[in-house]
Amino acid sequence: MEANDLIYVAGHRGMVGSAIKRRLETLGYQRIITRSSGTLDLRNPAAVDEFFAAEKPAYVFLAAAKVGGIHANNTYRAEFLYDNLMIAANVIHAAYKHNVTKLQFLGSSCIYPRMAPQPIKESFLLTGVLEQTNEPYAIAKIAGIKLCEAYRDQYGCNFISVMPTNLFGIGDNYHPENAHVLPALIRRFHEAKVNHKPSVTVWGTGMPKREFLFADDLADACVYLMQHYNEKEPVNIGIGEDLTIRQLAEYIREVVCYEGDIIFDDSKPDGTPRKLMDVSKLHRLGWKHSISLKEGLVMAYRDFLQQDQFKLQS
Ligand code: GFB
Repeated sequence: MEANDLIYVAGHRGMVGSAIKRRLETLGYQRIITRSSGTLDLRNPAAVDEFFAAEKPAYVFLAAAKVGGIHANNTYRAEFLYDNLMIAANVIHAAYKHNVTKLQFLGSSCIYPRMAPQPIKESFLLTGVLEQTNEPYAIAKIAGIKLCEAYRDQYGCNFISVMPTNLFGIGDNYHPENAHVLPALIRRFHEAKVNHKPSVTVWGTGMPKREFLFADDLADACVYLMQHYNEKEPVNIGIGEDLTIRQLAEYIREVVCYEGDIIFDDSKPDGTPRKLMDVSKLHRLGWKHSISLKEGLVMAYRDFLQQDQFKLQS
């Protein structure tokens, strides 16, 4: 990928897409093309084909997706399957049809079997049943991986897939119901602090374990792999360590400087008990994360406080 190659970042307004665009700009890539979902609906095959025919990008980061936490995945099951399936199929097919040099498809750690041996290796894909709460999303992401593999097999396309772990960071979604756990808890602890609430309720038992990677670290890995990885098999991207939801809640309580209690609501789902990814392949390829969870939490909370909708509350 050269400095003046035309690079399309699909999903540039989201937390991951904006981080990838930021990283590319920092590294001096001059020609980055983007389209908001309002102007280009990636679920529309004709619109996607027309865009690729007109702009002819050489490199594509496919970071556009309908995403959310356990509640959103479990509530909007049809949308999570249909939207993500259409986005993957349309962009991957158009990339082939319009001779894109290289495409990188972003999946998720939820594609792996619910009870996969830990840490999870890339080869464990499709060896067991999926976690029910996010099966629609996982199926759509697995289809994206298989599309990249099939277009490589049949047409020789250099399409690679990367599997990020749970992410957080700048421009995250803080919706109280639909967000992922980390941003949801940042908001809940902050609001409890400013409203002098005696306790914060955390969903589930607090026992499940999750691995978290800061989105700007992920973006660096994505650019690195676009530059250095050209194989068929997906590559896990994570930090190689996890913690319980309880421990995470305690870290966030500390970062937010909240002094009340933490209560667990086990009427809410726990989801997958654990999904720590094996990142030995990523390390062998020469990349390792550089932002720790605690450093990331401080930056994420600072970003949260910058969000217009919350400024008045702090
Ligand atoms: O990030 P999250 O919603 O999704 O984390 P997953 C869910 C875990 O955090 C469950 C607990 O154990 C929840 O019980 N939790 C505690 C909370 N409090 C909260 C809260 O206020 N909000 C949320 N959301 N969870 C996602 C997939 O799974 O992983 C996505 O659904 C994606 O599709 C993502 O793959 C990487 O980590 O369980």
